Amino acid sequence: MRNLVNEEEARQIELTADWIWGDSAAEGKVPPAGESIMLRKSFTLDELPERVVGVLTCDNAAIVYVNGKEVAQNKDWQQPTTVILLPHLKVGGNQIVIRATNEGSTPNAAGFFFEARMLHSSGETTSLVSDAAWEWNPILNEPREGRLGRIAGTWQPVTIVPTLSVWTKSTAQPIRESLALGLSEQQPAMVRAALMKNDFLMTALGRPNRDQIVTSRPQELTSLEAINLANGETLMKSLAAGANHLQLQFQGNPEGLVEFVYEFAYSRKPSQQEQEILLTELGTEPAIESIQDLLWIVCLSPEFLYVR
Ligand SMILES: [Ca+2]
Repeated sequence: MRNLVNEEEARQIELTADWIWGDSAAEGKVPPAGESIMLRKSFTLDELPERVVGVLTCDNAAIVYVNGKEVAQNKDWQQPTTVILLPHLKVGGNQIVIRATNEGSTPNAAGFFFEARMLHSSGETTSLVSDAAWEWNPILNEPREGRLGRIAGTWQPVTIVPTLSVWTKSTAQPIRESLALGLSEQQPAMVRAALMKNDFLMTALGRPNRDQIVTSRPQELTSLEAINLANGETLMKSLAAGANHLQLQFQGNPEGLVEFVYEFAYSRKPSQQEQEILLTELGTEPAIESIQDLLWIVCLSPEFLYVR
C-alpha cells in the first residue's frame, strides 16, 4: 500500500522522538556488542483513541510488549515496524515495554526509536514518542509464551543517544509514510449490506434481490458463487490491497503475519503444522504475491466460508 501514501503529506509529518538507550551509551560511550536492555513507558488514557498508529525501529533488534503481551518484533533497524496498538490498549494505565538488543562483535552504536500518533474522538491528535521520560533497566524480563513476565531490577531514566545520520537517512521517510498511512486509513466498519451498492461478489455470496422475497438461503455453493470466488475482480482487488497492507505491517515478521491472518479469519491460532508449511512457503521476507496467495487460501477455505 506504500504507493497509495501521499508522499508529500508524509513529508509534512514532524518526527519528534529521540533515539534512546541505557547507561552504556551515556557520555559518548559506545554500547557493547550483544547488550540487551529493557525500556519502558507508562501512560494513562482517559478513553480509547479512535485510531492509533505506532512505528518503531531499533539498532539492532527489539521485542515489543504492550500491557504485558508481545505484540511485535523489529529485527532490522533499516526496516521500521508498524505496531498494531489499539487492541492492546485500555482505559487507565498502560505500559509499553521493549526488550532491545545491540548486535555486532565489537562495541557499536545502539538506539531505540518509537513514534506514535493517537487520534481521539474529540478530533485531537496526540503523540507518544521515545524520549527522556522513558526508563531503562539492565535486568532482562523472563518471557513466557509471548508474555512479558517478571522483571527485577531498578528502572532508571534513559540516555538520549545522539541521532546518527545513517539512522535518519534510511528510516525517517518510511516512518513518516507509515504514520501517514495509519492516520489516513478508513477504520474498518461493519455496514449493513442493504446500505451498500450491490456488486457481483455480494450477489455471488447470496445478497437477496430486493424485488424477490426469499425465506431461506441455500447452504451449497452455487456455480456462480464458485466462479466469482475463484476469479472475481472485486475479491481479487480486496485481497491485493490487503496483501499490500499486511506486507507493510509485518515486515520481517512472517510469524506475526500468519498468526494475525489466522486470528482474523478463523478466530484461532494456526496449528504448528500449518504455521510450518506457511512459513516455509512465505520465507522470511514474504513478497506481496505470496501474501496474496495466503489470503486466497484462507478466504476460500471451507473453514472461513462456512464456520465463521
Ligand atoms: Ca548496533
